[in-house]
Amino acid sequence: MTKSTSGKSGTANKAVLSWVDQIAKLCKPDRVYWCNGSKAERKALIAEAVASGVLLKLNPKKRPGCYYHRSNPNDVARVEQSTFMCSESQEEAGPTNNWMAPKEMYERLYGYAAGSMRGRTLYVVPYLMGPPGSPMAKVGFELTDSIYVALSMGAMTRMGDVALEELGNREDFNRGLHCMLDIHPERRYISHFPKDNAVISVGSNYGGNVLLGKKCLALRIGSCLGRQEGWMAEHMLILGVESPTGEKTYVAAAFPSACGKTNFAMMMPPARLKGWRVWTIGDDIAWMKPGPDGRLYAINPEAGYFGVVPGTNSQSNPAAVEMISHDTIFTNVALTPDLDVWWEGKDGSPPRECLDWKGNKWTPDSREKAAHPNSRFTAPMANNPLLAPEANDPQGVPISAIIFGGRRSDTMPLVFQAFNWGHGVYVGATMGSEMTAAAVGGAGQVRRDPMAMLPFCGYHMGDYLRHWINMHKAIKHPPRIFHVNWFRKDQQGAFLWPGFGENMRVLKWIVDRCHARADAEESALGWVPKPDSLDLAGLSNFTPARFEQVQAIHAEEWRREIMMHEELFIKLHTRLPKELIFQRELLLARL
Ligand code: OXD
Ligand code: MN
Repeated sequence: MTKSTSGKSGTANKAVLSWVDQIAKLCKPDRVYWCNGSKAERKALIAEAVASGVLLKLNPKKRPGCYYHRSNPNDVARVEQSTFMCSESQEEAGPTNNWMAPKEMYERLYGYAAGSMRGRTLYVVPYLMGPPGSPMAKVGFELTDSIYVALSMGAMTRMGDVALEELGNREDFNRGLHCMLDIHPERRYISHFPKDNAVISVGSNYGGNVLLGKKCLALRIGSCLGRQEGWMAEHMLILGVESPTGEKTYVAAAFPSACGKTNFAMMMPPARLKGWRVWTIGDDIAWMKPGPDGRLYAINPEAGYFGVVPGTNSQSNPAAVEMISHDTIFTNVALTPDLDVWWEGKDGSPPRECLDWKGNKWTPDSREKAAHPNSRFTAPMANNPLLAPEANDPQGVPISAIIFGGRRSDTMPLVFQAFNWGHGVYVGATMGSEMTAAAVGGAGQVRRDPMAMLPFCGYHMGDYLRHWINMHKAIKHPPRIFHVNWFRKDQQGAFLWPGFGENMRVLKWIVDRCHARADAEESALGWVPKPDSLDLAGLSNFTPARFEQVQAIHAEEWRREIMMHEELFIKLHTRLPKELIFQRELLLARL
């Protein structure tokens, strides 16, 4: 294989070449540019993006290598109502996905795509999801007319020749097409074709809708492939906990969008927990497969972080503050007069004046937020000072614990452990969370979000839960399963638990449970820490009464909660595994 240079193809793979040719003939770009992933190329593409006004160079003294981008104000979050799973039948996609027949959707979207790149460049972006040489890694191509997408894919994935080399002459690559069109919500579709391992996204330029390796391939198509091939594609961070003796324990955790996965994956433990450290492997997605030793191994398919900016500060995530101080693209934050960025919840006081995310003048008296609540940073994982070297291990890491968690002001205690895998699947399946700004609409309402996968499961959610139950048979040493809630409030509306770095205390109990060295007692929900088995030393104001409050199980709240489990089960009833109904009966009996 020849290396690609100056935008020419670097592959002899006939399937790739003929598909790119077919799409170019359809979209009619003025120029086709093949990305090779080199540093020189990135520099040149950034210069082009700056020259055309897509990016603005930030103050190199304050934020070296950083750039600023504003999206169209109508295009700032994932749009679940425009996201479709075009499986062969509607039943396969299930009641939690929008569906259209593949033929009809192809016709509609090829209609929009036809001639849509006239006067523009089509960037061919080959990318690898997973470490090179990993048996779990997959190759995708994104053909896009957005230079912002090409640059973002360069940070979020292993992009360019590395992917062509991994693919060789194989044909099992994901075919992704992205056309910006005129960024009109009525012509916005994020469509997945599981049978063809293909994705077409039109009418948006917002990351979650258009960085096709992420939600589209790694989760929606990935979940379909995982079911067929015997592995799991999950909306989970992966972290390694190092104990004072140097022992490393790996944990995966599923929280819905914008509920603190990135903060948890990059946690700095409080000084009181001397010698305990957290290392990041991934902050959003885990691909997990049983290994030859009977444990469940996980890789992070991504190579960068597309994280929510507001609220990032030296208390919530000190490592992220350092990570985004250089070589980062900021989207929809506020811009200060000295060409730095600002957001709500940043360290220090607000600027006296700046431009808000829409480019309008903003002062601290303004009623609107300066940064959009879903404004984002795009940073390569190499920037992360807590990056675990294992993030590049082709074999992945063995997972000892899986944690589920949502954003709940009431009902859910700080932490409990499921009795076993089957019970843990029930706990994950019935997860609820208050909605956030990561998706359009509904912010604040509690919705059921099984395994935090509601917007990302590419097939019938009942079959997905069955896949979880079946996986138990393939994993000789299954991870222990836990549920956490950092967001429980007291009657005055104040958070009961301090959160952030103090979450290490809960994580330590979880790790110690995995190694059979922490006490627990049985409750109706599962195993819970005894008051003295959670290390609370040095946590000022956290009295035993507060511990009781944060762990309380109130019967009337649970009656309501179980009714809401029932609503989800009714929706999934045709394919709901009966094991989950039994689990519900057991929970009722215990309560
Ligand atoms: C994300 C999301 O951006 O879940 O990761 O929306
Ligand atoms: Mn996510």
